[in-house]
Amino acid sequence: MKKTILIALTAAAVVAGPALAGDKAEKMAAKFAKIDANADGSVSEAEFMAHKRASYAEKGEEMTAEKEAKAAGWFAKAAGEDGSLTLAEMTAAYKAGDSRRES
Ligand SMILES: [Ca+2]
Repeated sequence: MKKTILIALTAAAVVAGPALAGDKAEKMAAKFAKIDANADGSVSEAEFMAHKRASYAEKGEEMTAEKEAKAAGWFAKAAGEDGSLTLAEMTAAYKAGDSRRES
């Protein structure tokens, strides 16, 4: 009897695992699409900064020079040398930042 429960729990975990990951990927894709204002599949620095400014404005906060520099730094690091951010790059950058998330 115990074994049956264990098997059922294991099966539930196996099913729930990828489903949760998929949900996260979906949310990231939705967020990316929102930032990608001209919907060309990549986020430029201008698009990213506009998004940041808008999200601070939404919270009633001002985007200070410090916040702007921080956002620009994050973008430069995440986007890499080509200066445009893809969904894969954004996902990777968020994953990397999960353990040391700031603001
Ligand atoms: Ca774009």
